[in-house]
Amino acid sequence: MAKADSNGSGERHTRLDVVIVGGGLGGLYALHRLRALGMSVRVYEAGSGVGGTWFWNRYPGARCDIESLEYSYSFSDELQQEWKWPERYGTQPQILAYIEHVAERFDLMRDVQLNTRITQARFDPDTNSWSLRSAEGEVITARFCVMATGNLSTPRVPDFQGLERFQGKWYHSGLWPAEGVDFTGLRVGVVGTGSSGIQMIPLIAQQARHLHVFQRTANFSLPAQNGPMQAEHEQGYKGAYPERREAARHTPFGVSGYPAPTESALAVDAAERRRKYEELWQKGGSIGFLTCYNDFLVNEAANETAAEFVREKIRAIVKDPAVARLLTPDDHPIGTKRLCLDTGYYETYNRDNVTLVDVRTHPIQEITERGIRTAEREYELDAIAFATGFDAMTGALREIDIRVEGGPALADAWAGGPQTYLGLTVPGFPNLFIITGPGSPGVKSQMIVSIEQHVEWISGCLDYMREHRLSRIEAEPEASRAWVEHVNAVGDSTLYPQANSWYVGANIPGKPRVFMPYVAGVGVYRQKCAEVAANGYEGFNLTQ
Ligand code: N01
Repeated sequence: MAKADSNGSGERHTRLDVVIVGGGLGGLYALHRLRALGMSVRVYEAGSGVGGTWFWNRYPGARCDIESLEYSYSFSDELQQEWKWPERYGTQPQILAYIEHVAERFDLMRDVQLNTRITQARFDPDTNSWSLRSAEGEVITARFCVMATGNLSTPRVPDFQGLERFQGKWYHSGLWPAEGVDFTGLRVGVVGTGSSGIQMIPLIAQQARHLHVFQRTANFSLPAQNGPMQAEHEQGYKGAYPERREAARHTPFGVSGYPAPTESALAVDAAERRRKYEELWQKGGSIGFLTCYNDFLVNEAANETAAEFVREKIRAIVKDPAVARLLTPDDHPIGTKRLCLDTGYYETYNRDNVTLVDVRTHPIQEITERGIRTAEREYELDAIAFATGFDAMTGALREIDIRVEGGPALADAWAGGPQTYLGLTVPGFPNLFIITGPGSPGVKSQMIVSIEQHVEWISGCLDYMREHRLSRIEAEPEASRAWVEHVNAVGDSTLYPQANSWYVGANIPGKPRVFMPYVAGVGVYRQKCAEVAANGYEGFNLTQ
């Protein structure tokens, strides 16, 4: 049981076995699983509701790019059988409703504390425990700390000069007002054409008097081919859930039906490749493309065949050749930035009320009282939606002052790039676990598959420690060095590092350029984690 008391200063003090930071999909499952070990566990969540990413990203068109029947928890067969997804790809409200249902169904809310932002975490080596502080003045002490703080949870508006002067309203995709925004009749600017921009642009265009899209880098996007859930599809899927879920855990991206490809794109003729790309385009989704050939993400010539196919599609859809040219990506291999999924994105540029502004040639110089000024001219706007991304993967952790008493902050320890062992633990920071951290496949996988695997690994580890009467676990620096080297070597053997993406921190000025995810595939990674555990937690120092 959690124990709470108040010290002389009036500070609320809570003692637990495990403290979890973050009430998204990762934190909630960690709570469920660790509570089942009989431990006292509590989740602290900054938001006024659970859901993490799906709580904050309420922008128009926010929707998952993995099919709902896959993008859901697999730990409870009753849950996966009873829940009904209305569409092929879940919308933000649908996914949030699902997460809230899970929280209620598994009685999680009694151990979730909302509106509590953790700002500090200190490890005391004498007691082998963490002490966390919240912005609201609460102190939480626990032997173990699980950071379920998310990978895309630190929204970032670039440091444009003059934003405070803007007389209209501005928004960020990742901090969207819960009550929504009505753009009807307004002159709107959207800055950014990543996954968030590409999803919101078609919907904002339907409302706005005029929409200006400020694009720095043209991006590849594929049609989602979304639609209502087909009863037959759902039944077939649910009937095969045990096999599908197990299969997903051993695929490259954690999605069933998409095993590791064996054929090279260059081993088949152009007509056959075309047929395949066309079939995938019509079917919808991005995982089919990413796993269509075994050299799609490692060989430039192979990659170029798919890139050119998509470029041709853009040229066919967009009527104005100059606009089509601007929308055609030519500076990174397809799939090396997150491959976007859309509904009517390129078609939107055929509307009379939509203008594409090239801010690569003429960068944004400042925000004025009336709008956005680029190197070319001023654009008058009533509202600006920033879809400019996040301080990804490390941002949320760097924002918390995490350190061992008297030691360096995690943010400083990671000044040259994140150092983890398995993306789960950090050398020099005992009894601290990260869910889907840098150096794990997290963001390059179906997140929930990775979340479940991490949580189950952590829960197995804590059970093992209890059984062996151990109170401290810490990654060995050498094991971490070898892991980081391996993660980098795998990344460098692919085309991923060529793109200026958030995977390499390129969107944050001053962030070290390191390719952070582990891209050998979730199957390979899972096996590695299981081996480490089976070998008595190889690479860790465990002490009493
Ligand atoms: O952010 P992004 P996002 N001036 O970083 C531009 C997940 N997600 O929120 O490419 C002008 O991808 C920037 O330009 P550039 C998914 O994993 C998933 O869209 O850096 N422009 C880019 O166009 C995704 O990858 C879903 O040149 C500036 C954009 O802003 C991740 O979240 C939906 C600029 C940022 O794109 C992040 O996606 C949504 C500047 N100063 C998100 N600074 C689905 O499941 C930045 N940009 C479908």
